[in-house]
Amino acid sequence: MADLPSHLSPRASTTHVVLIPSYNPGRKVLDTVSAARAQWTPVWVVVDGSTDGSTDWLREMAASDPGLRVIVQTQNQGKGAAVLAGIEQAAREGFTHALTMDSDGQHPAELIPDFMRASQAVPEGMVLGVPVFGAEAPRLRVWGRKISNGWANLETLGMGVGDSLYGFRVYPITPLAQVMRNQRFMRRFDFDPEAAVRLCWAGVRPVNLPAPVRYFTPEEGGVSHFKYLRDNTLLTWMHTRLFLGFLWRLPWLVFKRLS
Ligand SMILES: Nc1nc2c(ncn2[C@@H]2O[C@H](COP(=O)(O)OP(=O)(O)O)[C@@H](O)[C@H]2O)c(=O)[nH]1
Ligand SMILES: [Mg+2]
Repeated sequence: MADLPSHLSPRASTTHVVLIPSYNPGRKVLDTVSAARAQWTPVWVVVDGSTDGSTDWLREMAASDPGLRVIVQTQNQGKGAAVLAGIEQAAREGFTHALTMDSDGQHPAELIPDFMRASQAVPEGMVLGVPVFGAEAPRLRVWGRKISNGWANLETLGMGVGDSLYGFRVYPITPLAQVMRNQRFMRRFDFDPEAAVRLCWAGVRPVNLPAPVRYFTPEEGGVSHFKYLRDNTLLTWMHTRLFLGFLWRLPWLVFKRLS
């Protein structure tokens, strides 16, 4: 850590790791990772078959920063699959919690310490970011989110998922890995909502914290891999299977809510 200015060398956590799944994020990933490193040690980036040169930039960054690790998967497998690879490695090394954030600069790195503190206060819970949108946020995305949130709240019988889609979260690793290993879904953009719902079903309590989200124009380096038709179809299928899961859990969920 001697190479880093003191503000970049916070004490390394042995329980909480920042995990950044990354797929072709462009240069924004460098700002994202620097901002995360300024707030937390350790930070791991899972490069998921990127072809935009970011693997080399990140490896170069990690070469002079022991608090940064770059895990490279050669084939693109999706956001959820990248998070799973990261948490399985983290579990092997004794970490208990992972803060996930996007690699494209949309999430507020300056809130990492607050989110980690909230997780340390309620280690059995999951800390969910609730997006605070700027005026630049695309209306279609904001409305799409309301629909997904409505479904998630129904599927959990109002257990308190403040936002189903926002990826700025702290997860307890053991229940998340368990939920993911039990089925083959949740590997792509269906990861965030399905994780929130299934963890509620597994008894993991949501703790909601507001967190601003930024949308960058392409000129500002903004990149999105969300494809409206492909990913809304994926999300519709996801809510269909979650709704079916909800139906057969309904008696148990009602019992839980009443008690
Ligand atoms: N590992 C991995 N991460 C991805 C993939 N697609 C998206 N991501 C991550 O998920 C985040 C959100 O995706 P993004 O394309 O920005 O979607 P949007 O923010 O909803 O428009 C990105 O910043 C990446 O960190 C993928 O195929 N693999
Ligand atoms: Mg994004």
